[in-house]
Amino acid sequence: MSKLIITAALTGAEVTREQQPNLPITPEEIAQAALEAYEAGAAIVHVHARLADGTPTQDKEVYGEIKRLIERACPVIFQPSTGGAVWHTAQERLQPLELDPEMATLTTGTCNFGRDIFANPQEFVEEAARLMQERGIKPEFEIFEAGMIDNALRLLKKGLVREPLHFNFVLGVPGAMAGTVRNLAFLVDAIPPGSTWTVSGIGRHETPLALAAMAMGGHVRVGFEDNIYYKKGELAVSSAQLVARIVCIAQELGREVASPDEAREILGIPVKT
Ligand code: KMH
Ligand code: ZN
Repeated sequence: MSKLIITAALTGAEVTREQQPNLPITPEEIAQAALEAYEAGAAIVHVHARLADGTPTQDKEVYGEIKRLIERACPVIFQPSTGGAVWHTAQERLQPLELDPEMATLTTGTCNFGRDIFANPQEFVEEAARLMQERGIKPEFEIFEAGMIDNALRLLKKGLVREPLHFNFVLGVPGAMAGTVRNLAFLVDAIPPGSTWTVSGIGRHETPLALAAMAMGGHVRVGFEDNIYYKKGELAVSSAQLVARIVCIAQELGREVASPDEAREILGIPVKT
């Protein structure tokens, strides 16, 4: 098995300060959370930008400031969101790609998202994939429903993405695929050989699915975007605390944790010199 890549999803677009008092919001807070997650063992940070009042934004300037501060603090892989919030326009969502990050997320289909709809029509998905290819940005396919894998494979057929592909199975979002090990096993079985994958278990599904992924040779995402609790009824102190738990379990399993450069190698991202 390869070393374990841990992603910390630091903020998301949905969680509020009312729900999680330690949610990082400003670029400085997000960069500090990234540094803490890196020090705890994260190789990638998945980032959503926010305005000072907490409103999610896809503004390139805000993402640029976050990227600059994170790069100054540590060598972690910066992975901005092209998902944004459900109400962002397609053009808003694509803005962070102009910063030429090493990676970015890409959801390859539309699904229910709680009471909302997370819209990812083919035109948007192809435009995002084309831009990422032009700029040498590694896509992480966010898979909320099984058909999204087929859509990612269609991008491959059209030459809009290159192998090896990398998938994130986001399981347990109300309205989309449930957070079960059976679903995870089914999805892992459906991706091309040689692909890499990680899992984001939402809420109470975070730790059980992380454990399954670690045993299956996959990678793991944790953090406030996915889960704000350390355990039932007890809020987590930080995303770093959730990363630290995964590191602890990985050690018990005998699975070494990847550094950012080791993660770059596993994912096929050029290592910076
Ligand atoms: N906030 C969700 C609607 C991504 O970052 O690419 C979409 C999302 C996926 O979080
Ligand atoms: Zn996200």
